[in-house]
Amino acid sequence: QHTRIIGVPTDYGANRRGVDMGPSALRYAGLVDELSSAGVSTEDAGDLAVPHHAIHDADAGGENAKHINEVEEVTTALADAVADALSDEVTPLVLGGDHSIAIGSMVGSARDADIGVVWFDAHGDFNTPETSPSGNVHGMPLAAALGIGDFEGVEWANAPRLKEENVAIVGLRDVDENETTAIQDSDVTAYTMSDIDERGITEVTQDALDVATNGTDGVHVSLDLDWLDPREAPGVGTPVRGGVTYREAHAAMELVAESGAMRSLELVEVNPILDEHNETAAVATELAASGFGKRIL
Ligand code: DIR
Ligand code: MN
Ligand code: MN
Ligand code: MN
Repeated sequence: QHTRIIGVPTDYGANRRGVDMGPSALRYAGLVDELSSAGVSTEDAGDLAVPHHAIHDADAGGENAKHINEVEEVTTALADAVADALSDEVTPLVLGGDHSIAIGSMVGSARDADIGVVWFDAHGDFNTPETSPSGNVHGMPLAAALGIGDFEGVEWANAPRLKEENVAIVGLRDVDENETTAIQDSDVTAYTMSDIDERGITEVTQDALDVATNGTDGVHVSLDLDWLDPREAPGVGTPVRGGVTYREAHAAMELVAESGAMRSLELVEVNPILDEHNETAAVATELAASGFGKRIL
């Protein structure tokens, strides 16, 4: 197996400074060594250029989708990078950055294929500029990539779409009011933490993979580190308690590997400024290795 690391040091989709340091934190945590222990060879394409801002107006109010122009610029560049990797027959491993980058990953991955998506997250990321209480695009990427909501004029609006029926969200425990309705009205499949409590992580993840592989050419796996419990992954901007454990997360990623269907992976929302000794980045690298097939024996 061969993977190409694509760093996307952006925080334009989130309100927390520091998540733009995610790619560095993940590399520093030993991502390349961890992957090689999984038998995966890596090439590091470095970081995409992200528009510079001298003074971070994190609280820029008034807009329904903050920094949408910068998000669009990053999305376009990342979509190209992901599509290039896939046409070179290497698996893109995208390092965020906040979760708004997923728009670019999905648009790029869907360019020449029918893809499914498995979305590991505490949040639905199904807001639109109209419903978002925060205006942060990292709460909107699934809606954006599915063509839901008023993202008028953005370049990705005309890109080939993935199908709602092939999208599965796993681990929900913090969903905004209007977002709940939007998820329920859509054809995406959503599993909450209660589903995991009742049925166990392996059964739920297997179902999610079935949804994402049904009639598709492969699956984009999007791993928001706030999917895990904050005790195990504290370095994230929007922690929500009651998340999956380290063991459950590994079990899920091992099933991803076993499916043989993962065509692209992204690790997002790692924020070393909010972390404890880069623990969250370390956990993320280990989970990536499991997703690429690392086994103990
Ligand atoms: C919240 C937070 N639902 C929002 N979303 C996050 O701003 O739309 N997604 N953190 O991962
Ligand atoms: Mn800014
Ligand atoms: Mn997210
Ligand atoms: Mn989240």
